[in-house]
Amino acid sequence: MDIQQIKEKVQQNLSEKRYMHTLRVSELAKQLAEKFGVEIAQVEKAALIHDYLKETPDEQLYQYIASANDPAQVLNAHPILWHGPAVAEIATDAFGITDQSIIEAVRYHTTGRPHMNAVEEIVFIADYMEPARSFPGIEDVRNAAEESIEQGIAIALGNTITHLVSQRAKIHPLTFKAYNAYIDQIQEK
Ligand code: DGI
Ligand code: FE
Ligand code: FE
Repeated sequence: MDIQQIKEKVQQNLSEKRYMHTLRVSELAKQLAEKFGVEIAQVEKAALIHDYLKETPDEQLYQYIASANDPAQVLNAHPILWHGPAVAEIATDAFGITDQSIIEAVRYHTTGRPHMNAVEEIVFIADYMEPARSFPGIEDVRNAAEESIEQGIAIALGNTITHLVSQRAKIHPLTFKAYNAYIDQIQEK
């Protein structure tokens, strides 16, 4: 599918509000890709489909993930974390996408993971800091990401962990692992 066809399919599956978020993530992701020399077409496709199943019932997401190689890891996590892995499972059938960088960027867009590739990093940070987001501490993330996406990601993951702790919510192991890896990475520099 080309970009226009992807947009139309995503729009049909999402509320106006969620689709507008998707377009803002895509615009910011494209700007970051340009700035940091990452392939724009990959980043744009990943951004456009990242929340394609965000409003899909958990039972349906469960079905999509159950057909994956190692479903238990995802299914044991909180259902709020299912939409990325579920889109990763159906991306080839639904959108004709076979590029692994795109698929992994979608899969890990909520938790992050250690050593994300450039497409994953851009989608992760664009989703966190698109212009309509207003998390506590988001300006620190935006300022840091001007210089270094890695630094922005480390701060964003820290903010998310702090937020989850304040809600007495469980934290996914990948979120922790990603945080530790990005802290190491920025301190090595
Ligand atoms: O889908 P979006 O709203 O655009 O953003 P997202 O996919 O990053 O989802 C954000 C939600 O995911 C937010 O409610 C916090 C939650 N979240 C992120 N990391 C974790 C998490 N929830 C749990 N339980 N554990 C995590 O590690
Ligand atoms: Fe999401
Ligand atoms: Fe999103």
